[in-house]
Amino acid sequence: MWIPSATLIVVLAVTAGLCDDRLPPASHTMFPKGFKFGASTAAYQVEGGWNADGKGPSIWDDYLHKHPDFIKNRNNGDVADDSYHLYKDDVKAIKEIGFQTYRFSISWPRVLPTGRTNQVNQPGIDYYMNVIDELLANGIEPVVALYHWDLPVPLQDIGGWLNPDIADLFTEYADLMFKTYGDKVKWWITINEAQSVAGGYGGGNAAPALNLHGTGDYLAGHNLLRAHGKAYRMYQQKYSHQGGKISMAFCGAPCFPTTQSPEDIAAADRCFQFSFGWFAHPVLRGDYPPIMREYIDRNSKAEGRNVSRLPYFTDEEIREINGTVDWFGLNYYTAYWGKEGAVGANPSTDRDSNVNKYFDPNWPSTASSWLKVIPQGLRLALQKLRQEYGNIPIIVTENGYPDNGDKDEKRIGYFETHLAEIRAAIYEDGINVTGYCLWSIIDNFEWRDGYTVKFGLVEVDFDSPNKTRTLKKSAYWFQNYMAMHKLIQ
Ligand code: GBH
Repeated sequence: MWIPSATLIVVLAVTAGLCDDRLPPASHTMFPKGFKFGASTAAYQVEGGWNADGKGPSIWDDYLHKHPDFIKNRNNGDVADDSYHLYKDDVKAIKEIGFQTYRFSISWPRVLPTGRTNQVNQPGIDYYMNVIDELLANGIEPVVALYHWDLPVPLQDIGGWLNPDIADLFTEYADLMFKTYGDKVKWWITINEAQSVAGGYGGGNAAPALNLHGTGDYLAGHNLLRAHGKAYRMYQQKYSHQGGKISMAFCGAPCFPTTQSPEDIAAADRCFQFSFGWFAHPVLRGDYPPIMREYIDRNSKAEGRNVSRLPYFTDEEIREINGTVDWFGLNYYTAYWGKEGAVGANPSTDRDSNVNKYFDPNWPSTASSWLKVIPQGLRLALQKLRQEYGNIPIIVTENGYPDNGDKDEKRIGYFETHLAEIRAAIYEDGINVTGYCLWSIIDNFEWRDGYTVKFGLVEVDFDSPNKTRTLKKSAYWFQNYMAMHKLIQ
């Protein structure tokens, strides 16, 4: 009888001690009070139900139905994890592991099949309400992204992100989402990885795969920024009473300078400005990074163009877009060495940046060719963000390790080393990192790699009719990690 109560006393004493502000923070092994852990997914990668209950097609549905060979094993997201029907299983896993937040995205064509607000799909609206209610009932806070790459096809038919009207259309969609879910959702992401979205126009690796490199990507990026700015201002005007906090999820791989020469240091800075800076500078400091403007205008002129490939904002747009994130969402996976050198297609964002980016052969490889393990790059990105944009609260909105389903120990090592870099950034650099959402709670549709590349803490048997979910070693590791490194709030 007395043994459990003695244990309880010890537990309470330890817990009380950890929460005591008079104590030093346990050799910086603990995350600060209030730090939140969570896990992420995206609609097209997990939901399935691609045409269920009135959902309209997205550009990914359309592109993969027309070009099945685009994806390994001719896979697509028609069924995926079937989270459209099995979301309760996902929430159960999130709860069991012990996360405080869940980051997911809304499929625009599931709620608005034509992309426009004159036709609302009620079952789609109900689906996300059910997900949100299930999360809240389990004490998990939703973090909701409005756009994770699945544009309604009718909007692509009028040019998609190349059409300036998209800013108003996105704002109307966002308005409906804030109105519908804003009483319950307090953390919003407008656009996930605007740079990757622009890449779908500038490159050939993502829908709509237009390959308009050096032109379409800048134009899409321009309209993504206009759309984000408009949606943010609309929230401020109509929904500020809801008290939500809005960001974008920014991405990029920072460069370490190859040497400490001024040329290499400048090249590493351009690597940052042409990736993170492209979208973060307009929303945090106003307009594009001056170095982007300078290099792209100069190259455009040299190509005999009278109009720069990087569009200009009006003064009003610069003002409207500046100051439109309340926090900074950071997706970090990998980094490069950088040195001066024009590489890549001509013209292209890569060539414009005049940075030669390359991986160190000593950095561990993963199942994704674009991802080498280099945790110090996360701290570098955080330091650079602080230097450029001040002490804005930062939430890591994605970070994770891909394998082919057999090396879950390496995933554990990836998390452990990256979380250590976050603590170093917090305690040694004084950077305001307030949360961490890993990618991903569950194995899912990994774009061009289909289901062959896995990022999940939870394994899915894609051959079973009910998509059986099983917690991996890394899930139990994470459960224990949070229990040992996180203060009880
Ligand atoms: C994130 O993108 C996405 O937000 C998420 O949906 C995705 O599942 C996750 O990462 C893991 O990939 O094919 O060689 O041209 C990360 C940034 C940008 C990395 C596009 C891969 C294409 C590389 N991604 N990039 S390549």
